Amino acid sequence: HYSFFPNRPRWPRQRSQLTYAYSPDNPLSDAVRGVFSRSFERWSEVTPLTFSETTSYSRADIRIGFYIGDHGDGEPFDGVLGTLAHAFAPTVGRLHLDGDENWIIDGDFLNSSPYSAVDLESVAVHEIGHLLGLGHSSVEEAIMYPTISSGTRRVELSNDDIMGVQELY
Ligand code: TQI
Ligand code: ZN
Ligand code: ZN
Repeated sequence: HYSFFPNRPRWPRQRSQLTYAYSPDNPLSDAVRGVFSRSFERWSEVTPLTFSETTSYSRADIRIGFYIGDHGDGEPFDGVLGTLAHAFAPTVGRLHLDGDENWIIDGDFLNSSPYSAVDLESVAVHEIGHLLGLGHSSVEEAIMYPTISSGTRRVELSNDDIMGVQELY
């Protein structure tokens, strides 16, 4: 079953058209842009929310970036595996990915290493769930289930994810 953050934070009704931008510190490939665009789409299909990319990083509701180790928000990344990414509850809008992971993007190994590789889209869909206010789910098929095996792809929202997000929006 799905869960929420304490006090159930959500994006307010007046902020249903959300913008996102990538950190100017790491220029991103079109492949990564495509991964996020599809991941946002999965959540917008089942909610009144829309997500559009903006070039103004400072004004974006949601800020996405890859970081390595200590990156200044008190939640340092830890190298390969362990923590893969983190996102904060509404309305912080921070989505960070561990730049040390061997990310799989569109089936390609970004660091050309198949070892301990993690599918970026699966993690993106999960972290967007957190950005929208979902906590973890006890349902194994759910995107919001708190573990995923290396190399696994899990990108389709389950009924549990949909019921959770539709209770918020
Ligand atoms: N990162 C954790 C996560 O996003 C960070 C975290 C732990 C967290 N507890 C939380 C975030 C409570 C919000 C609320 O779950 S992670 C997975 C999964 C991680 C794990 O790196 O462990 C995914 C990131 F579910 F597959 F294990 C993405 Cl998809
Ligand atoms: Zn961070
Ligand atoms: Zn999580």
